[in-house]
Amino acid sequence: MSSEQDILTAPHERIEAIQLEGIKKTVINCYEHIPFYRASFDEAGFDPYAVSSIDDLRSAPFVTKQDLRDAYPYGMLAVPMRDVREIHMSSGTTGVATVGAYTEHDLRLWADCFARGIAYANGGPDDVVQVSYGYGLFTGGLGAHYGSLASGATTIPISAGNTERQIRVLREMGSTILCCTPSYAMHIADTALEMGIDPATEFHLRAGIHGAEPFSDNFRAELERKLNYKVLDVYGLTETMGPGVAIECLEQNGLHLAEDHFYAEIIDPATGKNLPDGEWGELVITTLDREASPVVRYRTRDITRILPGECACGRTHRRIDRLHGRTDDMLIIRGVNVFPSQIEDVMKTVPEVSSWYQIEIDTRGALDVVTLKVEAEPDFAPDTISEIEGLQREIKARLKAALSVGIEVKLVEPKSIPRSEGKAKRVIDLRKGIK
Ligand code: DLL
Repeated sequence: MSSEQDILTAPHERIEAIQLEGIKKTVINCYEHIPFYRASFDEAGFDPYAVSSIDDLRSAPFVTKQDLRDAYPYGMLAVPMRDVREIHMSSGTTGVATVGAYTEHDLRLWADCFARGIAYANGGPDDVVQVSYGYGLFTGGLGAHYGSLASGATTIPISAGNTERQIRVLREMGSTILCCTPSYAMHIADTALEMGIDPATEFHLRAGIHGAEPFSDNFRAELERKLNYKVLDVYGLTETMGPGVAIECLEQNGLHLAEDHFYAEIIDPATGKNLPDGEWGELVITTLDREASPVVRYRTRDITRILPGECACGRTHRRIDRLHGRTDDMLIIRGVNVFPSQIEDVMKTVPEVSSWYQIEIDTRGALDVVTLKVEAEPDFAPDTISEIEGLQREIKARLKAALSVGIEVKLVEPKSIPRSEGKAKRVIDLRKGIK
């Protein structure tokens, strides 16, 4: 058994021993090398030298995205600049970047984590991996690239964009694994169909490793049908490494955390209290062996839960559930919490509409009004206005039944919602002062 295989199936006590060592090292490293942590630990009365169990970490203070932004550009670096080999950044919506830095060791770790995804898809040297995530400061492209190289596969570094060329390469170069956002995979599939190419029979894909944005189970099923492959969900974020923090196996029942490199907690976002396995809350991550950009109790704002029980694949690393979305994406409609992906799931039960949608939030008087704009399928050809209105009413009723919220529904022309090569913009907030 290879040591990689060995660590993925190790008894959980062994993983916990690795985690405790990693936590001890990381809290001391942060305290000794990053002034922010020294100040915040001291203020909270947290002694990094006194950690003797994983649970002791719970008394460490959190670090937030704002803390990382405030430290821009290099305030959170734990190593001298001469040891940093690569820098990535996430721009965020406000334009203030968070920085992720990598030493040689960090790059290897990242490659190994993403390579797990390729191994989970039973991929390796016989595969051709088409990397259609954007290359550059976004971690998608290079993360998948390094992972593909580490797995021994052939790598096609095409990056995102130029969709017709993506399609030619998928058809002619024999790509077996596609790495890109799920919305871009859908755009590739739809464009191929429009070009008269059936991706289910003319592409050679076995698997897609898709992430960087939430997508519903129904969206996944449609991708699998159109592209005739298996979709594995990959999670990650610039602040802790990039893609590869957690990846699904072929069982498709949650994403295995790379527990030998990250320690995950779920907290109640309102109180900051830890929640038991099985309960939904905010994911908090501590890196165990990052050198350049370690984090202690980073609040991701991503909502998920730890799935109790073991996975049928035999790997022992705990799984997180597929992400509903971020705390900041959550819509509160008349007091009910709703994620865009839940709206998507309902919408995808209606055959007359496509996968392309946007949710607009606006105000009418004192009330917020939420409107789902969804594209009709090109072959939906209503003869009368009342047919369109009837369909809108039907979708509205399904949303009400499933989510207990009133959402306006507006059918729009096919191809009127902007396509994205990276993360799709699903929510448009038109309320004054909110961007
Ligand atoms: O999106 C890293 C990545 C690249 C992940 C490629 C997967 C594939 P950021 O741009 O920093 O990094 O954005 C991180 O994207 O906090 C989540 O809100 C969201 N996100 C990432 N993966 C998923 C996923 C990359 N599988 C933010 N499902 C995270 C849902 C995801 N949301």
